[in-house]
Amino acid sequence: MTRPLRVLIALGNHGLATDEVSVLQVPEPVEIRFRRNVGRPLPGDLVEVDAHGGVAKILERDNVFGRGTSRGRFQPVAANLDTLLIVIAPEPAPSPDLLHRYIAAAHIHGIRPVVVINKSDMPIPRAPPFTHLPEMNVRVFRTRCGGAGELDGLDRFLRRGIHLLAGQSGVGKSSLANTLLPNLSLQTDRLSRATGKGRHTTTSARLLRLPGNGWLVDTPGVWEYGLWQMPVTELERGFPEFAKVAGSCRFRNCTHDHEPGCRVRAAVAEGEIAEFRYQAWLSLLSEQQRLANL
Ligand SMILES: Nc1nc2c(ncn2[C@@H]2O[C@H](COP(=O)(O)OP(=O)(O)OP(=O)(O)O)[C@@H](O)[C@H]2O)c(=O)[nH]1
Ligand SMILES: [Mg+2]
Ligand SMILES: [Zn+2]
Repeated sequence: MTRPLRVLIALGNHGLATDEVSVLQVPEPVEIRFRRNVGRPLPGDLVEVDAHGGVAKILERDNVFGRGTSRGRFQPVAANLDTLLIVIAPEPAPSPDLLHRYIAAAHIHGIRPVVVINKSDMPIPRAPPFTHLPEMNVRVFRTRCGGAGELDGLDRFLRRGIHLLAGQSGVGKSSLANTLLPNLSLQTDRLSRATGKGRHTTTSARLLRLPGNGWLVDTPGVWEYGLWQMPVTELERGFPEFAKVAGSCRFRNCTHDHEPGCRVRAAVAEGEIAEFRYQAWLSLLSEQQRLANL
C-alpha cells in the first residue's frame, strides 16, 4: 500500500484525490472509487487506495464539518478542517445570527473560527458581535479584493492546514479565492476535466491548493447556514464562555433559560457574559426546540 491520498472532491460513488506530498502548484487528480463496505469519504479525508483506485480505508478524522438540512439532519461537508473562514462584508449587510451560528458550529466541531471582513475599502459594521470578535477569541483579518488586493496576512496564515470558506452570497468568497490562488482557473479546469463535468455544474465542495502546503475548501452556491438537531450539551460547546460557569448551575441539564439557580444568567446579569451572546444562545435554543418538533 502506498501513502494515503488526500480527497479533493467526492461525488456519488467516485471522486478525485491527490498525493499531497508531491503536489507542487496544481494537484494531479487521481480518480478514486468508493466501496460500500468502506463508506463514502469527504473532501479533506486521507484515504488508502488499492491498485484499482478503490478506497480501501478512510483514515481517522480529526473532525467533520457540516450543516443542518431543512429537516434538522446533520449533513457532512468536509473533513479534517483547521479553520472555518467566515467571510463577512459591509455589503451585503452582515447577519449577527449567521455569525453566531458559524462560530458555534466551528467550536462544536473543534475547528478554529476566523472572521474575514472583506471589502475593507468600505466602512465596517460598528455593532456587536462584529465589534467584539477579539473578546470572543476570534481572529480577524481585514481584506480587500480587486486591484492589487490587501490580504492583511491571511495568505501567510493559510500556508498550512485545511480551511473552509463560508459566508453569505456576495461577500466576496470567489473574489478572495481568486486573490489567494493565482492559478484558480487552472485548478478548477483540471478538476472539471477529471470529473468529466463542466466547470459550472459542480455543486459539491472541493479542495484547492493554496500557495505553500495549505488547502482551501470552496463550497459553491449560496449558504443559508443552519444548525442540526443536537443535545443542549453539544450546543453549549458552541458558546465556550458559558462552559466556564455552566458547571455551577443548580441543574446539571440546565438550558440557561428559565431554570432557578442558573449561573449563566447570573453571569449575564453581572456583565461577565455579554448580553448579545446570551440572546444568541436563546435564539439557537428555541431553534433547537423547533427542530425537535419537526
Ligand atoms: N468594494 C469591494 N467589492 C468587492 C470586494 N471583493 C469582492 N467585491 C465585489 O463583491 C461582489 C460579490 O463578490 P463574489 O466574490 O462574487 O462573492 P461570493 O461570496 O463569491 O458570492 P456567491 O458566489 O454568490 O456566494 C462582486 O461584485 C465583487 O466584485 C472588495 O474587497 N471591495
Ligand atoms: Mg462565489
Ligand atoms: Zn444555567
